[in-house]
Amino acid sequence: MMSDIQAVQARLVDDINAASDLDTLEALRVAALGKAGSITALLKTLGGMSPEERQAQGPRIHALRESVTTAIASRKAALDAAALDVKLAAEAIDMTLPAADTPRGSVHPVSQVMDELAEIFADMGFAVATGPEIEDDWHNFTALNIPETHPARAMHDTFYFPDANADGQKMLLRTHTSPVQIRTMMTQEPPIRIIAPGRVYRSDSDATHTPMFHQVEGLVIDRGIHMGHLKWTLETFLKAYFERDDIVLRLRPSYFPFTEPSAEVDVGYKQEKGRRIVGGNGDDEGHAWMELLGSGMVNRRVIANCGLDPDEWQGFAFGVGVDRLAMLKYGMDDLRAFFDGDLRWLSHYGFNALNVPTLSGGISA
Ligand code: 2NM
Repeated sequence: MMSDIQAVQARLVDDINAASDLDTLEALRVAALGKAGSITALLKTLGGMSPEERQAQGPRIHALRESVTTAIASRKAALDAAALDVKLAAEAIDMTLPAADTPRGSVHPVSQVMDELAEIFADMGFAVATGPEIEDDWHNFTALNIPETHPARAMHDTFYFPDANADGQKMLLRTHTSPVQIRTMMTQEPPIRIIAPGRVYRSDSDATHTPMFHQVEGLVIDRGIHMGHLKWTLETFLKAYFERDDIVLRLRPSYFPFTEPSAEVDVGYKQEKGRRIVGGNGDDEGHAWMELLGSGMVNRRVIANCGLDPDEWQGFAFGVGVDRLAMLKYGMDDLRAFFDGDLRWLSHYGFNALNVPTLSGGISA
């Protein structure tokens, strides 16, 4: 009996220490300690023994069970630790290495230009203002001195919603970002210096018009503002944006209901000898002119509509297409490609996300 127990113990402990995985170990545990296990069978023999024999064998069998139980627990701990080591080694990430794949995302030219504009105008003390793309008739048209019958409402070819809002207002997709200026004038005390960049919508679609496009409008409201401030601001902006000092401006009288007087702003550039630039028409000094912005002194009726006294507060405003600004600076020729999401176009014209435009570091470097 004594040698039986020693033999069972030696074999079991050897097998347990040799178990190479948790399944094998569990099978050994069941074979020794399970209902039909060998140690369980030995324990059962105690009942049929004489008291003397039981006193002799009992502690040995219990010690056997104890040592096998301990051997299984320590082997299980060793196998668990080894499995964890393998898992950790396989899942280890060296955070000091560069990304495994070449980054493929890029900043869309529209976003890049908007960032450039925000940077340039921030330097002149302008904040960026935003507002809803779904607007009501009053903020998009009426407040801007565009009456119900004015051709501008049809001219814009507006996307209207089928239902009016709770106040009976016609709802629409904003046709310009001017309603942001209206909302700003109604909620902020002058002086005001803001640009309002964002998406605008007009029912128009060809190579140079998309039903959604991007605009940036600017607004300054203060005492004693005149067209000199407007011209300086636009000249400073355009020189910074195109990153050249030989930009000249030409203000042509125009008409907008929301500004009086109004001016269309052309940008002049030297025409190269013998080369006709698209849309350019040379003047006596060899300049070609390109129409770029609309602008003017904010109509005193618009100022009054916003609850301000037009005898105290004056201002200028301007508007320009962001997509057009991007095309001119970065040389794209089809506006529709801006909104196709073609990865080849995006990787060609896109910008590095880590190259944030700054005046000191180069606006588009
Ligand atoms: C333009 C041209 C001229 C303009 C006017 C206003 C407001 F709200 F102050 F009256 N915002 N934007 C404006 C003026 C926009 O875009 C071609």
